Amino acid sequence: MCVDLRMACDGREQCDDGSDEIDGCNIYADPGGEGEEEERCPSWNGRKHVPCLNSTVRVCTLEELASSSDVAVCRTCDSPDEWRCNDGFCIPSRHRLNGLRDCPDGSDEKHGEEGGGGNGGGGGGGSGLGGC
Ligand SMILES: [Ca+2]
Repeated sequence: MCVDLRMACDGREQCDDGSDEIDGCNIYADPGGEGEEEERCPSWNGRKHVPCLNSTVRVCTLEELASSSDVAVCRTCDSPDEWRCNDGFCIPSRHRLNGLRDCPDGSDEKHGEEGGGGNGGGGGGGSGLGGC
């Protein structure tokens, strides 16, 4: 069966077999080609997501936002009332730190990763952040 591309990787299964929400959901080739699996970003809503550049925290975001030097920009979603999870998924901002995991990766309930900014720069590395 066919589903709308925007429904691919939107967190809900439309396909009978759930194949629109396959694990990882990375339906685009990585720019680098041979990135580790954990460095890939899910293609939420069928849109290509890449890791936010210049961010000490690994945040997947849309390509046009990724080159920002401000991780807050990478957190931007289509709706101003939404917040982008580390894996690129957008949730209502009010769901952040509400005690419930709304991000597929649970990153909305992680404290102190972002702080009030200040420790920008650096970047690089970033691998080994896996786990929960
Ligand atoms: Ca939450």
